[in-house]
Amino acid sequence: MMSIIRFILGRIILILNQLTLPKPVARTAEQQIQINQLTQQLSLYEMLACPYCVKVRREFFRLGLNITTVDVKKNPAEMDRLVQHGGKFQVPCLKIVTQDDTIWLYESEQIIQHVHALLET
Ligand SMILES: N[C@@H](CCC(=O)N[C@@H](CS)C(=O)NCC(=O)O)C(=O)O
Repeated sequence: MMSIIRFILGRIILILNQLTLPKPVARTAEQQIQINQLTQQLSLYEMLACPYCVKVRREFFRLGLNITTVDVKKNPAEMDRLVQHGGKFQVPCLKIVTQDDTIWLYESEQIIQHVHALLET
């Protein structure tokens, strides 16, 4: 019963999200290429109808960020990777690959703050 309610709520969230998508920021093609380079080491581990993931995806959309998403529900191997390397099963989680390290950043607000900080560099 709970899973049915969760499924219906998830669909409602997805529909509302589609109906109220924010307007993406305008950029030149050159600016977008630069932004894509800044974000190419990022991937968002998520689930389609998770409200916190929707919140993060909306902000990425508004900021015009082309960040790879990994739906852990559809991809059990990636779910295992998230738990093993990130430390727990929780989405959204931003995987940040740096030259020396890979960081697994949990919490929707922190993920949003991270990409804002990245855009200011
Ligand atoms: N405070 C977290 C909450 C994230 C959260 O609760 N995500 C749920 C999915 S919507 C989750 O991963 N729960 C872990 C589980 O189901 O075991 C955030 O803002 O990102």
